[in-house]
Amino acid sequence: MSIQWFPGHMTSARKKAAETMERIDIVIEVLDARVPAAGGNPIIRELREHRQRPCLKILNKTDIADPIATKAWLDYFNSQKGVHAVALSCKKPGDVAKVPGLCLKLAPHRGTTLKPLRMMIMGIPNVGKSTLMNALLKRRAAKVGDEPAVTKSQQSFDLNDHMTLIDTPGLMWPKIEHDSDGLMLAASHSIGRNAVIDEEVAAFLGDILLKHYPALVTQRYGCKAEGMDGFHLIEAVAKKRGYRMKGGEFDLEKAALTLLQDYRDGVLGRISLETPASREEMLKAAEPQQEEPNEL
Ligand SMILES: Nc1nc2c(ncn2[C@@H]2O[C@H](COP(=O)(O)OP(=O)(O)OP(=O)(O)O)[C@@H](O)[C@H]2O)c(=O)[nH]1
Ligand SMILES: [Mg+2]
Repeated sequence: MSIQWFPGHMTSARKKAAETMERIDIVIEVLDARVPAAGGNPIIRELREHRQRPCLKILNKTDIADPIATKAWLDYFNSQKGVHAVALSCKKPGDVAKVPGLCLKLAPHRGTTLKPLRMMIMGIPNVGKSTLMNALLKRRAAKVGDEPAVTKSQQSFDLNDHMTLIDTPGLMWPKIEHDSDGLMLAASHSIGRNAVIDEEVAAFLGDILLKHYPALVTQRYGCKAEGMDGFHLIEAVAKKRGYRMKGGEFDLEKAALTLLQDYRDGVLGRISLETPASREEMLKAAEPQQEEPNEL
């Protein structure tokens, strides 16, 4: 299933981001640590590389991501030029307190009253950009919520007399190349429900959970992971919770939503949907197959 989601307000958000990029010093790119490559927006990379802005990549939501995967992603991103990556949770004030210092290190010529450090927070929807901004400002300046596209326009604030901050709307890109990326982003609620079928997304998520986190599945839903696929898992959730429709059949749609919500809330345990190794494998499999030369 190919998922595409580029709602109208994002065309103007992209234009506005390009304009703002001219007059900021550093980009803080917030990523969901559970899907940091699938959620790496090529538009954001192009915009910042065009203006040669350094980037602090924040792998956010590490409180609910798999720590081993997060460590591997940190090494992966920190090997990129002009990028510094850090793993944290924007819900933890102690973690967020490190951010201004890290930004200053990336633009040491700024950060005075005359030349304030100007930071723009960017990322795809629902990764925690506004949560980060509120935590930095230590007040509820922007609305946050567990759904994509909560922020619809840029908002700028003074953090102190030598630093300014801009929160931006979550930005997608017009064509998601790999179906699995679209599904991971839908599972993580970075893509609106109007663009997806919840059962398909939940079945995809279920396959990953069964393959990589079978013990967590058993612990939460009391079913064995062996021999199951994502659709079986949705059925097992419906059975366990007693979700039935009027005619008595299992309510698979409701069970799919439960599975998705459990992953989104982190109640299944600390889970990541991709690692640098799984990504490489996926990209390799997606390459066009080279024809074997004919034997003479
Ligand atoms: N578990 C966990 N949840 C987080 C963290 N940071 C943010 N969230 C949650 O993620 C959801 C989205 O947060 P927002 O700050 O609204 O995300 P955003 O990137 O501004 O989203 P848009 O404005 O829609 O683009 C909210 O439910 C937050 O509570 C974190 O570090 N850990
Ligand atoms: Mg927001």
